[in-house]
Amino acid sequence: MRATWRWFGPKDRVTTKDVRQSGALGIVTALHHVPDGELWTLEEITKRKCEVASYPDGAPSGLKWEVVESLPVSEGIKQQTGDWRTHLENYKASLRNLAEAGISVVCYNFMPVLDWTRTDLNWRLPSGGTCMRFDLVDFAMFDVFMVKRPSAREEYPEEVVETAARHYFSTPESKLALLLTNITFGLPGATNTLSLNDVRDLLANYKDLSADRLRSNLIDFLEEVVPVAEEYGLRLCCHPDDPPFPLLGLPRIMSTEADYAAILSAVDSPANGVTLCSGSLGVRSDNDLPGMMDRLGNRVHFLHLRNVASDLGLGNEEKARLHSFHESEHLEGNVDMIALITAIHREESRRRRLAGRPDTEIPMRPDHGQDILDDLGSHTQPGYPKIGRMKGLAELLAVDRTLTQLALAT
Ligand code: DNO
Repeated sequence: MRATWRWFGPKDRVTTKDVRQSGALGIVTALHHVPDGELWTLEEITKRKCEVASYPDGAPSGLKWEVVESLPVSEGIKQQTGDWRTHLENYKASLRNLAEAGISVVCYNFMPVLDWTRTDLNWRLPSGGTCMRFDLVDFAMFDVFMVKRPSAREEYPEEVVETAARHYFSTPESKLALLLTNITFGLPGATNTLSLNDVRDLLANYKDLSADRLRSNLIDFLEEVVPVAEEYGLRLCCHPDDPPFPLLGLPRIMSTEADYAAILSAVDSPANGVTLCSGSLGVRSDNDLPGMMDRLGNRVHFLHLRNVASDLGLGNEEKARLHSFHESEHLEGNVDMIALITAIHREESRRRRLAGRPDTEIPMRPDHGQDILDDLGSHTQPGYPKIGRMKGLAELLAVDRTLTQLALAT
């Protein structure tokens, strides 16, 4: 696998110089300032490429923009409403521009309204470090008592709703406001603070959209964009739902191996691929990550390696779909990372190399990281600290190198 690093552009407090010193070889980024649905012009893409290729002082960084994360799919395209046909044409034109700029891997997601969702962005660990966490009681408190979604109550275990009610009435306003900010961090337009009414409006757009309809909209989208990707030699890769279960009554359709298998076979092209995010998928105990890598591996174009630990307790039985979890260290947690990297090796060194594929090395980024040491208080993008992420990357690369050496020795 090829080590890459997510960089949020010149405003990122982690600089290209830091990235270079982290051990990563390439950059994953996006034109975050372009609103969803609009065209990515060649000019803007080229500007970002130049920013990636330089240090803040203008000296060459030796880095290249290797993966787009994400070229966002607009809410209009997901719902097939409003200006969605224009958005689709813009999407295709953006793909052509990216290809012209020499970038060939493009990640996107098809999560309605919410992208990733956590209730706490700075959960304190026993070590004094912090990480991101999803707490089911806090989420139920938000859904049932703050958003007041009519059918919310029935969607959580009774004891979770009862505890959420007690918490709600004893939680100060300031903490409730922070919960709203944390949960809506992954929402479109989340750079501005969203109100509860904004959330209700966003949810109302999906009132009548079933999971089946959303899936068929995804297939329609792929039938349009995959031929463009094929023609221009691009590899599209869909990111899974995070967390991998429906939230706020919204359908989620990329949460399991079966979800991926359905989409990959509906538009059966190598250009229609997977972003294997072990942290998102690893929340569910029925997602066997090494097995998924073995079975879907030939279509995996991008790897997000991170780990999560399910926090079982109140209403959170081991197999429960909805449950609390936190982002653990990269090698510790639900996912057997050594087994997953072994499966990645099988795909790269056996299957791809033997087939003579040009994309033998799959781009991988250490996904997220705990805030540790000088990360604390450094106000980097939530989940994307400098040191915690670098620790994760070092651990992942050490496993990778060890497995390579072992394979050579046998
Ligand atoms: C969270 C990220 C996601 C991801 C998008 C891809 O940290 O992994 O926001 O970038 O879902 O489209």
